[in-house]
Amino acid sequence: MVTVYGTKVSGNCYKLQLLLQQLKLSYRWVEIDIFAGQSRTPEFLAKNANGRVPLLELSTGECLAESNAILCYLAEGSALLPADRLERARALQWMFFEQYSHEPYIAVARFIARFLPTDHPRHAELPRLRERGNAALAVMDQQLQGRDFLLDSGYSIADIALFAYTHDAASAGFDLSGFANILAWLERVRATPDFVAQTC
Ligand SMILES: N[C@@H](CCC(=O)N[C@@H](CS)C(=O)NCC(=O)O)C(=O)O
Repeated sequence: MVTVYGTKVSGNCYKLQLLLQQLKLSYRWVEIDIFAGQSRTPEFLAKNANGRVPLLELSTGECLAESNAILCYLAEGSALLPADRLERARALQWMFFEQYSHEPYIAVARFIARFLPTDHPRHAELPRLRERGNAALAVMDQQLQGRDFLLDSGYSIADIALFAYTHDAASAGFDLSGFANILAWLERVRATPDFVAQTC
């Protein structure tokens, strides 16, 4: 059985919860309190030198970091990672987009808005983060025009990667009401078999 080191408050960790549930794979969850520095202990750094969760540990003791790499590993051979070469690369395209153009703005804005005190100086970053995050949401909304999911071939790990922080964007101060295609897509993802909602 695999072990996931993660925290329930993280969208990057929630990606794994959702995929593991939908693949009906059993796993052990080890909650890591990142606010208490538990991802920076010598023991944890020995498993992931980058000091971040999520982290997947296989029964062999081998470890894999980076949420979207873990999604690819776990989804291998399933319908959620397309076998077709181009469609598979398109799944990666949207997952790289998530990590470069979406998560750094929406997840960071969520972290500041939800977890830092209102008088924290990092609140000054929010206007720029929201501007860049809105640009990413506009790209997603355009892709979802006339499509049920991000890929023409259907629901995939690309949707899981982008759902993780988009579904909670309102808590980061984003107004999704102008993104009708995203709102409809969020409902379609929630309606997929064995969907599990993020609890925090
Ligand atoms: N690109 C990484 C980002 C991982 C990441 O930033 N994890 C955060 C939680 S969402 C973390 O572990 N923060 C604790 C720390 O930096 O000490 C991924 O997708 O897995």
